[in-house]
Amino acid sequence: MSQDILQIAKSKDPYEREFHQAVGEVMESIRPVLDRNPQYRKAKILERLIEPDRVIMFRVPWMDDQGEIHVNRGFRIEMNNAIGPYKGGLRFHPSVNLGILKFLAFEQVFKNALTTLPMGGGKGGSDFDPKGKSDNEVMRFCQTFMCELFRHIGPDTDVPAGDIGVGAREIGYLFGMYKKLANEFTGVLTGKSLNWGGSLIRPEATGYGSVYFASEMMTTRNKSLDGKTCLVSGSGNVAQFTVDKLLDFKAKVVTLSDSSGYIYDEEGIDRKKIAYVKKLKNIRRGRIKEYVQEYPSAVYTAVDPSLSYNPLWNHKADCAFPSATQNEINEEDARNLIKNGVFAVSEGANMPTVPGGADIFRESGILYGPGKAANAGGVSVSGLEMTQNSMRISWTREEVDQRLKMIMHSIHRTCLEAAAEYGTPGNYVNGANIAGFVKVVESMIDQGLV
Ligand code: NDP
Ligand code: 2IT
Repeated sequence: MSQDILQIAKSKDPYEREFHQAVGEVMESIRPVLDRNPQYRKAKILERLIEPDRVIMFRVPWMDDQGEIHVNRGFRIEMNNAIGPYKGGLRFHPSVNLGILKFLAFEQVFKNALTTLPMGGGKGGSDFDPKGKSDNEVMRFCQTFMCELFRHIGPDTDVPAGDIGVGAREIGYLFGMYKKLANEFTGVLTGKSLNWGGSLIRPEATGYGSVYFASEMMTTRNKSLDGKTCLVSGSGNVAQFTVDKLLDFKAKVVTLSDSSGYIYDEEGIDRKKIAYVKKLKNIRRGRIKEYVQEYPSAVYTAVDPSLSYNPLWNHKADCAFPSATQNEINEEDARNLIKNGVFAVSEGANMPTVPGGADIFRESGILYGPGKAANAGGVSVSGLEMTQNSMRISWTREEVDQRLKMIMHSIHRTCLEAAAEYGTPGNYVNGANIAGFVKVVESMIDQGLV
């Protein structure tokens, strides 16, 4: 039955490969839940879950600094609002299409349900590439993007945030245009800067949360991150703060990457080096290969498309924190990680592991925290930003961090409880999917056929 749903998704939208992948994984996990709860089938809950509440797709024309006109495509997928307003990031990347955003929106529904906060799921973005664009070009793009998006969002309707290619700069330009068009100052976006309604710890939250989740997983085996060697991919928001928190836990980080290649620093990326990476990536908007000019003891390896594996995942290590993008760990990478001694994987990125890779992790018995649990810290602090905005107060750094820790602890416990209840103890993938699913579908059923 749950596999039939995947067939429906495939036949309706045959080209949405990533969406099928995300649906397939959830359907696999929830099979025993459906067997125990025939009312879900009767309510056609799966058919309803895979169909977004609404898909908004629009033209975004903008002018570059030379006066040339470009036309990009904008999207917002309002997937499910059974437990709260639609909530989820915006991604600006040339690879963005409907299938990728539907996968992200689908994942977000279950992730947000795990956070303990009242948030539905959505995702949006554009195939616009911010790389190499001037601040003015990015501003003009964001303004035109918001000219259409603003009529679909609102603090109690749909609250976007950042994702790949959308950080504090973009959120600022988007917010400025929203405020002008709607003539109101509300918490319609999260990830705002501190001076105008942002929350402390929001920039750090996804990376910090992913490390808190890894630490929780390790505690179940009486282990800690202290002294462990860690592989981190990406060098953007999630990767940077993953490194910061790993340093707090006295772990050693030896890799970072971007879409052109990766660096391996055998001596470890310390506070000074990660501060350099933040300047390089967030201010100069440079490439990670420049790291080796500053720190010649590190080695840079460019992406080699002829390789069947990613060499970043082929170093001796204890833990891995994939924090770049989807499907960055294939089956061979998963085998390499295990061969090299990795016993804990915490997914900062969304769906970074292909299904066969995830199977390899589970069969090997390592600690494997899937994205929708491990990276939920980001959207959780977005939820806390919404709370602070509606109360018109701001919490201290310590207060937000404490709440983030509590939320990650609760997500970890919820995953383990749901996994055990359905006969797969220690399987965080099943636990996350089942717990998120049950909360959302029970809410949908309570609210009738809408
Ligand atoms: P950023 O844009 O800040 O950084 C993305 C990083 O990943 C960059 O180093 C980028 O390299 C690299 N990357 C992007 N696309 C690819 C690709 N196709 N191949 C190889 N490398 C790539 O984004 P975030 O750090 O915010 O997001 C990283 C991941 O974390 C994404 O999967 C996102 O969905 C997920 N996530 C983010 C949250 C957040 O709060 N920001 C919350 C939860 C999950 P380059 O500079 O070359 O593009
Ligand atoms: O994938 C994600 O959870 C995010 N990009 C963050 C979403 C949010 O609304 O903070």
